[in-house]
Amino acid sequence: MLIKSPSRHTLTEAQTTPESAYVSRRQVIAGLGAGIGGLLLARNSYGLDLFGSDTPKAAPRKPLDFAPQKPAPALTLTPEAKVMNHNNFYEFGTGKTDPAENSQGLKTEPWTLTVEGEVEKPATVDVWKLMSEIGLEERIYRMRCVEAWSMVIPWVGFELGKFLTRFAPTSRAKYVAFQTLYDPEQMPGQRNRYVGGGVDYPYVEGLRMDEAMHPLTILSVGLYGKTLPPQNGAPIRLVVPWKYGFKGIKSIVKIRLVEKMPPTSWNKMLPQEYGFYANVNPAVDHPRWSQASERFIGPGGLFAVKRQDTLPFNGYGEEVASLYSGMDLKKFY
Ligand SMILES: Nc1nc2c(c(=O)[nH]1)N[C@H]1C(S)=C(S)[C@@H](COP(=O)(O)O)O[C@H]1N2
Ligand SMILES: [Mo]
Repeated sequence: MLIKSPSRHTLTEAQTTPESAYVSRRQVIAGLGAGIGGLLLARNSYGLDLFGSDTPKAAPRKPLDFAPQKPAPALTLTPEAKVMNHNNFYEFGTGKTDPAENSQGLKTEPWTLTVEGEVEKPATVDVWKLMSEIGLEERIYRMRCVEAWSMVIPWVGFELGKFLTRFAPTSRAKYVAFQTLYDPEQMPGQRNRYVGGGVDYPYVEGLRMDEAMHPLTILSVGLYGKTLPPQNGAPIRLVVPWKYGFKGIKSIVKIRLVEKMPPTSWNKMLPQEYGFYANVNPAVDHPRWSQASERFIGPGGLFAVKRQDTLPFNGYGEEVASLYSGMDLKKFY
């Protein structure tokens, strides 16, 4: 008889011990001598159902070699299937399940990322080569969408700051501008403004240099131990856990270091609703709804969705509040 554990999709706080739960693929392979056994065990270390079929559409994903987060934070993870089936990626439609439905054909290999602008050593890098040489880490982050839902996601990636240092930023570099792939043939939302929600493509985002260099800011290439599904921004996307989700630009092809604050997609479209900073702030409501609380998308069915208080800087205030000392965050929202 096949016995399914009740919490088969998630890691409860009790399970979040470094010994039992965060067996990295690297450790597993070292211990077992490699092979498929290692992969299965690595999957199982997240409490996934190895035999289940309730996973949304996703092009084949490759297992990643990464250093586990130690100690793992005591957070309940959003099940992998929900991380992959409740997305915003307007290039593939504005419905939450549109990206999973429409992005599977995205050609992510080969993929290059160009770093240019105020750097001494501009270059174009092969993202898949980068993934295999840079030294990946796991980062379990709380994520908060401006639409007042939240998730906890085990990302795999590397610090943006360490990466940018390779290109030798000049003293004139004050901001970092990011750009998503522009390819209307592959992205239906770029062909049709109704499908694409009226965004002026390509999607662009930006960070101040100190935000970009902060160790919490990562470029992610994977989640749940495997490469990113297209709907989550394959093959490489930004993750800034103290800011609203729209800062986390997906499927990045270009990073440009600049002197002046760069334009950002949501700010261009609705400047009175979306600022450049977009720090999670329960005290600053969106003009059309409150940001004081959020619905946490966790394990369980629709009715198990939990409403919880939103934390300033999404709970990362201790680490990042000092970046904004002296700034009026009601004005710089
Ligand atoms: N290129 C691009 N990046 C994007 C978006 C988008 O529409 N296009 N949506 C943003 C928004 S609003 C959110 S909440 C996050 C969602 O990331 P996730 O689907 O991986 O959870 O992606 C962000 N990055
Ligand atoms: Mo969002």
